[in-house]
Amino acid sequence: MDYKEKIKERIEGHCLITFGKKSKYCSNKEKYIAVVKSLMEDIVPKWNDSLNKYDGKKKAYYFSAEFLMGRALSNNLINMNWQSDIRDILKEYKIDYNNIEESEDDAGLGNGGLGRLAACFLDSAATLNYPLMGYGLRYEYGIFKQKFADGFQIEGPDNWLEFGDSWSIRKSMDKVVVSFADGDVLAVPYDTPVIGYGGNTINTLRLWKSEAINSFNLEEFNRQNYDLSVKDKNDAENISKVLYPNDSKEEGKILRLKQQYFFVSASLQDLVKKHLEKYDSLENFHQLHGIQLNDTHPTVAIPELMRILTEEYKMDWDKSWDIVVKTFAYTNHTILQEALEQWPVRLYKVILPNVYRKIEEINSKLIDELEEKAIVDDIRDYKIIDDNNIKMAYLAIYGTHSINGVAQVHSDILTERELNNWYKLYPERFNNKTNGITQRRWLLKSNPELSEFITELLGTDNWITELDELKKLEKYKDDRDVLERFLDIKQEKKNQLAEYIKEHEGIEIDPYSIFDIQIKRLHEYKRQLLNALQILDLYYRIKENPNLDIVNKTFILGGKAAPGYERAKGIIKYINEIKDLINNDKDINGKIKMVFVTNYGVSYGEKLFSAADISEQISTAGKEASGTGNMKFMLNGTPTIGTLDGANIEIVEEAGENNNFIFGLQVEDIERIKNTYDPKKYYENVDGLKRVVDTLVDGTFSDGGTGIFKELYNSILKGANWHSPDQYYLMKDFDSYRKAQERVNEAYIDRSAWAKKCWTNMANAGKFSSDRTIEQYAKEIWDIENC
Ligand code: 26Q
Repeated sequence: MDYKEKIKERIEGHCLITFGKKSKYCSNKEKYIAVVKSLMEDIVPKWNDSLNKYDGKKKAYYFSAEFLMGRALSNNLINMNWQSDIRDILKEYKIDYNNIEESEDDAGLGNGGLGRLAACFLDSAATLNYPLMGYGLRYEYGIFKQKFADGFQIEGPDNWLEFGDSWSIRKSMDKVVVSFADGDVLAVPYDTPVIGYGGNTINTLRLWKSEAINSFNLEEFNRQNYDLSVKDKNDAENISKVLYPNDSKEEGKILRLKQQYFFVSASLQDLVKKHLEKYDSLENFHQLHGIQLNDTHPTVAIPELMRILTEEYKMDWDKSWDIVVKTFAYTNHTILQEALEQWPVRLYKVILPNVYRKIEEINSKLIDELEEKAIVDDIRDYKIIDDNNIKMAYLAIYGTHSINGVAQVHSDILTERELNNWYKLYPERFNNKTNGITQRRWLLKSNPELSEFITELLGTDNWITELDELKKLEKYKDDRDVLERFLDIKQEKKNQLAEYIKEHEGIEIDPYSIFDIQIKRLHEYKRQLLNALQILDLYYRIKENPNLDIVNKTFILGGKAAPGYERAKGIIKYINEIKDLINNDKDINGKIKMVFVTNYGVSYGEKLFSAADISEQISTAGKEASGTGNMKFMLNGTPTIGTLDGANIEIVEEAGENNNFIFGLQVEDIERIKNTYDPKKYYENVDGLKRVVDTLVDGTFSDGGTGIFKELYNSILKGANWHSPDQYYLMKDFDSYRKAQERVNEAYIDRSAWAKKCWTNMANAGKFSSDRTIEQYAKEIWDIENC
C-alpha cells in the first residue's frame, strides 16, 4: 500500500479508537491528535534504532528546569521531510494544514531565553548527530497565559495537557523513587523524541512527573476523611504541578527546592542505574557522562552525586570528587544580583538533610583548599555556606570543570568582575560559549518564503545545516533584483502578521508602516519603559507639528511580566495606556500605531521575528547576558536598534555597525559614571524628557488607583533603599536612543539602502546558529563525538 494510503488509514483508525467517530466528525484538535499518533507510528521505531547507535559512547546530558519547546508538528514534519506528503494527504481530506498546526498547544515549559536556548540546543545536537539528552520537569501547567483587563496583565493557567500530549510516551517501567525528609515520591518519566533535521538521529527529552507512591488511602476514606484519603496524592503531584513564572528573581520557596531536587535526583538515579547495568562500578562514570547544568537551578546535582558515590557506593571522597568535577559543567545566564540563587540553610536542613551534609563537607574541603593556597583574606568571596545561606553559583563553580558565560562580553564581565576571585583560583575552568538559535525553526519553519529564496540563490539548501553558507549571499547586497525580491518577501510577512494581529488583537495596522518590534520578558533592565517614553515623545511631537515628516510606524511590543513583579506589570499598564491614547487620536492620522500583543510566546514569536523591520535590543549595557531574540531578528534580515550589550556586540561585529543602529552607554561608561550619576540632570534638561516622564504622575494616564505609576516615577527620580535612582539609566540614554530612532527613519526612506542593510544582516547571521554553539560545547566541554 502506498504511504499516503497508509497514513490516511491510520488517521481514520486513531479518530475511531480515540474519539469514537470518523475523522469527518472530528474537531481540528482531534484531527491534530490523530495525525500526531499516526506519525508516531513511524517515528518510534526510528527513535529506538537511533538510540542504540550511541552504545558504549560518552553522552552529554542537559539538566534544565526549563525546556521551552513550542509546537512540534511542523518542526517534526520538516525534519522528517514529510511535510509535503502530509499537506497533500490533508488536502485530499479537505483539511486545512494551518488549522491543524494552530490547534497544537505550545509546550511552554519555560520562562524565556534560558528555556528556549535549551530547546534550540536539543534541535542542533540531534541534527548534528550528537548524543545529547535533555532532562527536566514535566510541569502540568507551563508558563501562564497572559490576558489584559483594562490594560492590566491577568494571568490564567496554561493547561497544555488537557488533551494529553501525543508526542510523549510514559515510561512507567523506568520510574524511580525520590526521597525527601518528609516522605518519598515517585518520579515517572515521559519521553519525547527530538528529531534532527534529515531524520537520521532522534534523541530524547526525558521529563519527570511526580506521583504519590500510595495515591489513595482507603482507611482514611472509610473513616470518611476524604481530604486525607488523597492527601499524599495531592502533595506528591504538586511537585511537578506548575512552572515558576519568575525569570530572574531568586525566591527561596520550598516547592521550588523540591522541584530542583526531584528532577535532579530522578535523572541521576536513571543514569547511575543504566550505567551499572553495563559496568560493574561507577569509577568510569565521568568517562561516559557529561552533564551540563543550565544555570544554578540543577546545581543540587553536585552534592547529590557526591552522596550517591560516597554513601551508597562507599567510594572515597577524593575519587568521588574527581568524578563529580569531571562530570559536571555549569552555564551562567545572568549577572543580576537578585537572580543569583541562594538557599537558606534551614530549608535544606529540613527538606534535604543528607544532601545538606554533603554541601557542608564540600564547603569545608573548599576552605581547606583555600588555606592551602594561602587565600585567607577574602575567604567570604568563596564560601559556599555563608551567613546561613547556600550560594549555588559558588557550589556550581567549585564542583565543575567548566564555567561558561553566554556571550563574550558577559563572559568577560564574569571573569574580570563578578567572579574574578574564582577566575583567579581556576582560570582554566572559565570559557565563553556565545548563544545561538536553530535556523530550522527560526528561518526554515517560520519564514518559508525567505528560505526558498535563499535556497534558490545558493542553488542548494545546505544552509539548513551549515548556516555560514549565508555568507555567500553577501555578494547580492547591491543587486537590485535580489533586494526587490527580499523587500517583497518582507512585505508578504508583514501582511501576514497584520492579518494575524487584526484577528487576534482586534487592531488594524498599516502593513506599509515600519514594524518596530520589542518582544521579550518584561524587565526593568530590558527597558521597555525607555521604548514607551520614546514613543510618547514622538506622539507629542506629532501633536505639536502635525506635518512632521516621518514614515508611518507601528510599534509592536509583547512579553509577560512575572506575576509578583509589580513594576514590570506597571510598565505593561503604562504601555497600554499610551497605546490607547495614540490609537484613539484621530489627529495622528495613522502616522503611528501601537500594539501590545497578547500572550507572547514561541509560536507568536515565529510570526513576529520574520515580519520585523527593526529589532529593539535596548537593555542597559552589561545587563543582558546575551539575548537570543536579537539573533532571530537578524536571521530574518532585520537591523537592530540597540545598545552594545550581550550578543548585540557580536551581531554588529558580524554585520557591521553601519547596518545597525547602536546608541547609548557602554559597559565601561557605566563603570565610570555609576557613582556620580544624577538622572535629574537629564530629566530637567533634555528637551521633551520631562514632558513624558511627568505623564506618570500628572494625571495624563490612569493606573487604576494602584499607585504604580507614581512608583515607577519614583524609581527613576528618587530610587529606593535597595537601588539608586534610575538604576537602568533611562534618563541618560533617552536622547541618544531618540537620535538612533531618527537615524532609522531616515535610513528607511532609501528603500534600496535599507534593503541592503537588512540583507547584510541576514547574510552574516551564520555565527548565531546554535549548531555552532553545540559544536563548541561538544568539543570544548563535553568531549563527545557525533555518530
Ligand atoms: C530562579 C530562582 C527561582 C525561580 C526562578 C528562577 C529563574 C528562572 C528562570 C531565574 C532565571 C530564569 C531565566 C533566565 C533567563 O532566561 N536568562 C536569559 O538566558 C538567555 C539564554 O542564555 C540569555 O540570552 C538572556 O540574556 C538571559 O537573560
